[in-house]
Amino acid sequence: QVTTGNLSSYQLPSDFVWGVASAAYQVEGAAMEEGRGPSIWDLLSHRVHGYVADGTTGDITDLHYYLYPQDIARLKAFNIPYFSLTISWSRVFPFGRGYVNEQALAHYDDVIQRLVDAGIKPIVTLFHWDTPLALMNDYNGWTSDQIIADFLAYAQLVMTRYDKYVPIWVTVNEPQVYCGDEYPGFPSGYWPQYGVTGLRAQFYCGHNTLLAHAQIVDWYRNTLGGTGRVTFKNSANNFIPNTTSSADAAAVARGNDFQLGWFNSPVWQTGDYPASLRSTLGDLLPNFTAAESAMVLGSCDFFAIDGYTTDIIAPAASGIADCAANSSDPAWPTCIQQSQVTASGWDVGFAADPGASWLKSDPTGVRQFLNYLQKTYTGPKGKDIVLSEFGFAEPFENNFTALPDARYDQLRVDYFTGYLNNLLAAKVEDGVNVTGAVAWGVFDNFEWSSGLSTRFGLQYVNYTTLERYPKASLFTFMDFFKQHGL
Ligand code: PNW
Repeated sequence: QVTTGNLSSYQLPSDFVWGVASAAYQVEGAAMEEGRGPSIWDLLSHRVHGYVADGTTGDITDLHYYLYPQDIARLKAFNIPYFSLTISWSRVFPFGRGYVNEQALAHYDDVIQRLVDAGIKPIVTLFHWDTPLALMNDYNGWTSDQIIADFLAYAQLVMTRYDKYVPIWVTVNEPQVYCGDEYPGFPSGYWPQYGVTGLRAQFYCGHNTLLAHAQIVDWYRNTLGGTGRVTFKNSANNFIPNTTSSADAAAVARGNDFQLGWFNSPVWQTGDYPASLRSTLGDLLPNFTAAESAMVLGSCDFFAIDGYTTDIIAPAASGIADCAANSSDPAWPTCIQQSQVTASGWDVGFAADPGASWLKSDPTGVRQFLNYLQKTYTGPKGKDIVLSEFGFAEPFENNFTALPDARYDQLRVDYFTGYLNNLLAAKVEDGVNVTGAVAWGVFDNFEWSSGLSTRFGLQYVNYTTLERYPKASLFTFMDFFKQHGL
């Protein structure tokens, strides 16, 4: 079913983007070193009891902030051509704005220089969920439009400094996740002291993110004259209906409006939010001026999708009306959908709370999903898609304290084999213009509210010694590209 031709013979173009990913707070550690200011994640991990399931923090994690020379040397030895990393806003601006920490810039100068010297192209994300804590105190973070100017100033500093080395820029990582309540990137329920609760906060957060992204891209293209490509990274799942009923089809359509249309209808289609969001949310959803619409529309050079999994969708039990009626409900799942794991034989990720139980390994789903995204967003614009994150957290892997067990990560091997083959089939057999695949993650790291015990790495990390060990899946991943001409 996967392929109609001889999959193993298909060649990828030499400019295909492939590599591994990281994010600042998840891998850097050194949280109180060299002038870094606190972000919301220092507060969540240290001060909100029970917030991180296993009680760990990002204080040390992989200590990549100090071990990056050897981490980069290892990527070079593996011949991995792209490394996706985040610059930490609260390192560069410890208070979110104003005072600039030169030590942080000197650090990232060296990171970028070493990558370039190693022949590795950096994909640089400006914001991966670690909002400077001061900006929460100053004006409630992303819920205030004051953040737009501050994020723009930070972006301008970093992009001006590094543009000649960076072919791909990502303004923000997965705004659907950190603004939505689906996953605790920006958990509204934890900020009552700031008055940041409910749907209004989520959709203002999203709105300010879109406006900030669009202003950065406008400045990058027209003032800086940047030569790289810029986008933001989407997070969305392949939604398939539970049954053939029209109610299930409607729930899939509504779910896609919320998870994808929220940010992509403004950017790729109309310059405004989907009609279903407008009718469901009423005045909880902000408006664009005509000038803002024009700036947001077309503000991505390509479509970046963090696509890990498939959800089987049926209508929410309580009904869509409950969402509009109760504006303090989080958008997920009340407003949108119920998703269910059925007895379909999918491998499911590490099931600690919350772990990665949301993650089902559905290889053919990624092919369906790429086709859907091209048809809906990029196809009419003639643009391309990059699978900017995908990966798997093995159940039980954290119990394998003794090497080499943890290095034989068979389910992750199966995941990458299946997903990459289906991506190739989508590209070659279906004609989907997919131009890249970046695996999450470079090594095990701090998995947000799941902490260090949910492991997503292609390299195993011993958190006592901080040594890294390649897992079998790393070789699966690298060998795939070699086999297909890279
Ligand atoms: C991504 N979902 O988040 C993030 O960009 C990474 O920081 C994170 O470590 C990685 O995936 C693994 O979780 C996602 O519920 C969070 O479908 C949730 C979902 C998808 C991606």
